[in-house]
Amino acid sequence: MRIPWSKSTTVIIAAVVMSAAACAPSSPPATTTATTTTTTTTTTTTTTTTTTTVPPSALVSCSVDFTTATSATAAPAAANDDDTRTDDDTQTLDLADLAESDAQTLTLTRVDPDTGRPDIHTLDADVALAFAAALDDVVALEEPVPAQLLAGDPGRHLLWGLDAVGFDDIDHCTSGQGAHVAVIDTGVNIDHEDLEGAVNAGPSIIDGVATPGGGGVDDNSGSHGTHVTGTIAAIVDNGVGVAGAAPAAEVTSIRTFEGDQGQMDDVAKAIVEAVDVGADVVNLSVGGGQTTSLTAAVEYAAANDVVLVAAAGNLKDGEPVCDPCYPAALPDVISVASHTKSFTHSNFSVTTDHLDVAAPGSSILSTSGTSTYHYLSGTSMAAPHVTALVARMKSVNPSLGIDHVRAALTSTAYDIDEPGYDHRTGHGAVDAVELWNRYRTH
Ligand SMILES: [Ca+2]
Ligand SMILES: [Ca+2]
Repeated sequence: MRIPWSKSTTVIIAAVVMSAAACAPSSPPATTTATTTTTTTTTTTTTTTTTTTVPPSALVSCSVDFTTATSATAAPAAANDDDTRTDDDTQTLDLADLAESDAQTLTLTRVDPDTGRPDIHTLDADVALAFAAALDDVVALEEPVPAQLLAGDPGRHLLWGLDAVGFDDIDHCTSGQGAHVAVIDTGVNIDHEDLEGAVNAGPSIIDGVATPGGGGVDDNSGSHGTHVTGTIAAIVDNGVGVAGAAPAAEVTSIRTFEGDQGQMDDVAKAIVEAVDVGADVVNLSVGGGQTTSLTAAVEYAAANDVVLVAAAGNLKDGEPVCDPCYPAALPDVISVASHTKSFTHSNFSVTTDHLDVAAPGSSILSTSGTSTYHYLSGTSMAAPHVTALVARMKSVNPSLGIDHVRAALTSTAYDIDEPGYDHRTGHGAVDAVELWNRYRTH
C-alpha cells in the first residue's frame, strides 16, 4: 500500500565528494585526475581535483649479473631413508586399500627409467587397479586430489583500507560467514564480474513504492551502491578486480535511491525491510534530515539487535551537506567518519559531536556500476569498512546488539587526530587486530 505523505524529507548520498576516476585496478596511476559531479536538491557542481601519490623509490642501479648468484646455504644431503625412493626400492602399492576406496577414478604413474619422464594416466578405478597389479614399474596409484586456482585479486594491493583496518589478520578467525549484511543504497550491479553470485538483489523502495525482491539492482542510475557493496562483498581470490572486507557474509542490496536523490521515509522503510529479511548489520552510506519514521525504524532495528552503520556526513564547498546528518546522528546508529591512508582526518569528513569511529574513506577502489572499477572518496566509503568489521563480529557473536558493538569498536579504536576523543575522527580508526586481541577469551 502506498501511504501518502504531507511532507517529504530529502536525503542525499553522503558520499561522493572527491573523486570518481575509472581505472584499471592492476595499474595504479602515480597521478590521478578526478572529475566529480555532486548533486543536491537545487544545484549541481562539477569540480576537478588532482592528487599526487608518493612515487616509487628510485632504482639504485639497473646493471646486474645474476650468474654470480650463489645459494645462501648449502642444500642438505638427501638421506636414503624409507621415504626416499631409489632404483633398488621395491614397488609397494597398497592395492587392497585402494580397492576399498569410493573413488571413481585413480591416477596411475610410471616413470621412464632412462629419461625420468613421468607417464601419468587417470583411469577408471577398476582398470587402474588391474594395471597396477599387472605392471611392476608403477610408482604411484592415487585417489584424485583437488586443486584450485590461486589467482588472487589483481587490485588487492591498492586496497589500503583493508590493510589499515587489519582485516587480513583476522581472516583465520572469520571473514563474515553466517552474518547477513544489508546495503541500503542505489542498488547494485549484480552482474559485475567481481560481485556475480555474491549479492542478493533485495527489494527496491523508491518514492514510497516497494518493488519486491529483485528490485535492488542498479539500473545505471549511479554506481554508488555497487562501489559500497564491493567494499564489503567483492569476491576474493577469483583472479579479477578487488576483494571485499567481509567476503563470506551474505549480502542483500536494498535500493532506495534513483540517481543520488532519495527520501528519508524510503530509507526508514528499507531499514524495516532489512530487519525483516534477517540482516545482522545494515550499511547506510546516506544522510539527510530527521523523520519520525526513521527514528521508529532505527528503534525497531536496535530492538532486534540489528546494527546500523551510517556515514557521518561530508563537506561540500566547505559546508556540511547535512548538519546533523541522520541517521548517523541517532543514538542507536554507529556513526563513521573518514580517515586517510596516513591516518589523518579526511578533509571532506564532517566535524560534529555525534561521531563514534573513523575508517578508510579517501581514494577507495571498488567495483563500479559498469563492469569496471573506480576510486571514490567519502564517508560513504568509510562506513562499509565498519559494516564489514561488524559483520565479522556478528559472525562470531550473532546476538551482539548496538551497545556492545559500539563499546567494542570505540574502546579498541586507534586514537588519531587530536589526543583522545575528538569531533573529527571520534574515538579513532577502527582496528580489527586490537578488537580481536582485546576481547579474546583465551
Ligand atoms: Ca576479486
Ligand atoms: Ca583522537
